Amino acid sequence: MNRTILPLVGLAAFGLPLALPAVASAQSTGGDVNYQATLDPVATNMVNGSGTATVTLSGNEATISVTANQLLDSAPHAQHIHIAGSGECPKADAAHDHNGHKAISTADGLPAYGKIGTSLTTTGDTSPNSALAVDRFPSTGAFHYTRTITVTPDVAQQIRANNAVIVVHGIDYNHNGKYDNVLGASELDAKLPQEATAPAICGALKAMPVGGAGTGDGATQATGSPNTADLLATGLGGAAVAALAGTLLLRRRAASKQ
Ligand SMILES: [Cu+2]
Repeated sequence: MNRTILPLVGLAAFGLPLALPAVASAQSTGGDVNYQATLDPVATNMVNGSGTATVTLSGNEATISVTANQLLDSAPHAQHIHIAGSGECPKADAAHDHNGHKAISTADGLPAYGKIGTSLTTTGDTSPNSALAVDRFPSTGAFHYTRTITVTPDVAQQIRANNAVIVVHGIDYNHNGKYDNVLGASELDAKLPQEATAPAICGALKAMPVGGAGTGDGATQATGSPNTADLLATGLGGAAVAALAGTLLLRRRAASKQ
């Protein structure tokens, strides 16, 4: 199970620096909208798995399903809705050298899929603060996950803007049945194998045609623009614990560039 290697604490740091896109969606919706993603193996990461994801969004309430197959068994798989990147999965040219192997780490993929907006945990908190709550993520190689949660306004806005990406993490690059250090240590936490945090399967959520927009009258959703205070409250509340880790990570990365 190797649960000790799973406190992917550093991942949460990515929720902080860009956590407050003060962009309020001006569009309102006439009702539930369905979004779907096909989860394909992340390029270069030696993943054979695949999956699908669906999100039904009503206001800020999201019913999320993720089905995954052929991932590393008996190993935790952190999974998130990533937002505010380019709304796509990283391509092979995003790979870097990791201990002599071309692979895409979680950090390598950030420009494509963006920061963590929602942690798709099985229970409890779903904020970026739970990005690496490995005891609350699926831990089998094939799983079906479903949960109805309230997402933050920025996550809902990004889903509606077709700029949200589902990512399931945890790869077995050298196919030896466990997370090891073939790719070196995770840049998120030197105590963790890169394999434990690297993205495995990924797919951009896209709105599905649902027979036209809602009738428009009798809207029940609160579609007012979230004010800055609300964004600060939701954004910082969940991520506060990650602040220290984020600071350390940024320092480490800054130092490594000198
Ligand atoms: Cu993620």
